Amino acid sequence: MRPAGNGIDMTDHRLAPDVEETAEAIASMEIRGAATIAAGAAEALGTQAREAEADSPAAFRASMRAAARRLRETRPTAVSLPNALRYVLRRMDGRNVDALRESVTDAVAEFVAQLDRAQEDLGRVGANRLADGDTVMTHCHSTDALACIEAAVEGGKEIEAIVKETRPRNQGHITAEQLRGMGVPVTLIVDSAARRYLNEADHVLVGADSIAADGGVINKIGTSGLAVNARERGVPIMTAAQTIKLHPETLTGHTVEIEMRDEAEVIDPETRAGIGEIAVENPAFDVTPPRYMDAIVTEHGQFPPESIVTLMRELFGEGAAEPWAEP
Ligand code: RI2
Repeated sequence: MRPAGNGIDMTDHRLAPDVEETAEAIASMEIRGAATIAAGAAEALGTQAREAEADSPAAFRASMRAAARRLRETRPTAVSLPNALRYVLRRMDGRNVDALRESVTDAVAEFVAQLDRAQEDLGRVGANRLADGDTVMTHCHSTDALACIEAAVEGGKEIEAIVKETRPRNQGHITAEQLRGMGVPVTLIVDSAARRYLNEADHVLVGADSIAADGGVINKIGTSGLAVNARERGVPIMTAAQTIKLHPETLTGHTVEIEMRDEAEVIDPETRAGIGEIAVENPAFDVTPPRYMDAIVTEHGQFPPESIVTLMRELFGEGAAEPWAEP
């Protein structure tokens, strides 16, 4: 099988246009945030199932695997993406194309509903850690983290927020806007002001793109430095992460690949040329060691990072298959 240069597999199965569009939107971060990426990828598999012109169950399965491979290659770090693809492909079952199609459609609907439920449930757990009158410092934009603040506010607690802008893509602006939508007073700060403003924070609250078996939290670049500063200042830090963020491959010793993004996100080419010959690096994520994280809040309750491996084993067994690979 020979994939075409544009990533579309032309030889044995055509990808639905929506799969290609979703893949491009994930890569360009038009669709971003680990949970949103997972939902987008699952829904694209649903479209592939509806639109696949397969004349046999084998051809249908092959076209679904091809779609999953295209989606998988978009961004490497958020494990919610392969976990979503796994969830759907493992439930693909049936003796004929119609039955297979239906099984995929059902699995996608179930997956998306489960994501929403998990976020609501973890929101309630995270809200229990917040007290009336608390100020929370945030980093990047995480729907799981915001669910905790939303649940606290809905429970009648007054919460204020210090929002880090989160260079280079400024996802903090999205966080600020959504918090304002909940009626939360927001102070926006540049990333380098975080340590100064930790004096005014009662909690640091972040999301996660992946959580490793040793309890390491892989999240937006800058999280680890924030966590070290928070520990030094005695401010508790929690990660809000539904279990779709648990990285099953780390159970068998794999490490999590950190995405390196385009240097132009850090500095525009013209300004860069004006400075002269410089190297620019743009890692999208970093790893916060478990000793700097107080709690991981999931839909199954809160866990000290070091014990997350128990939950991971329960949910994922000893490892992770790649159902999108060619048999
Ligand atoms: P939710 C984001 O990554 C941030 O790192 C955020 O903490 C994480 O995804 C989780 O987001 P990016 O896609 O799933 O902005 O909680 O690079 O929404």
